[in-house]
Amino acid sequence: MYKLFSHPRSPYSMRVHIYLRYRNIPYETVTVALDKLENRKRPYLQINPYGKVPTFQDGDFVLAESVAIIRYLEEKHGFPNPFFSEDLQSRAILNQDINRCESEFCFPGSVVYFAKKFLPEEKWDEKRMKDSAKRMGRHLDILEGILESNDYLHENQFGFLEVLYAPFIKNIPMMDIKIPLSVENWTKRVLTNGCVKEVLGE
Ligand SMILES: N[C@@H](CCC(=O)N[C@@H](CS)C(=O)NCC(=O)O)C(=O)O
Repeated sequence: MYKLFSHPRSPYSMRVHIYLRYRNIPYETVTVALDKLENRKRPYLQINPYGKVPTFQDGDFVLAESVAIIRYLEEKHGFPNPFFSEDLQSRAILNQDINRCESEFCFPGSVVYFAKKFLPEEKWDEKRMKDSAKRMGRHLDILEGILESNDYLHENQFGFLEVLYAPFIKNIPMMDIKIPLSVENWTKRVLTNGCVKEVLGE
């Protein structure tokens, strides 16, 4: 049985939970108590020296990084409706968009989220937060260009990108950015997907 080391409030872990449910893959969840710094101690550091969740275990094979885990399972299982198509350029575009999701949305989002959630206002780095919000706003404007004529981001089907964005888009309202209309409608579609709702609990 696969094992997923995760934490219930970790958005990167949620991605893998959503994916495993979406693909109906049975697995066992091992909760890593981040609040007790279990992730920073042995034995967890032996399976993930970076002390992060999620980490995935398939027998003796151990893999971290949410995107790598999902990609591994897609390749291993060879589903009839794979996230990565046979077409080289379509796969390349999906890889490009995965990288942009991480660098242009999730990373700047974490700057704002972390400050607002865990730091007193006097400790906020306002300029960094503003720059991060601006970067996310520009990213959403670019997504708007796709979503004006598509329901989903890649090949117009719920897929890898929706799984990656899902746990993060619910935080958009706290980012102080304007959400373009088609992006807003897309977030509603993603957040009402059955597997997403099961994991995010809304
Ligand atoms: N790039 C990693 C990010 C993983 C990550 O940052 N996990 C956070 C929880 S959401 C974590 O483990 N933080 C604990 C720590 O850094 O001490 C992925 O996609 O899996």
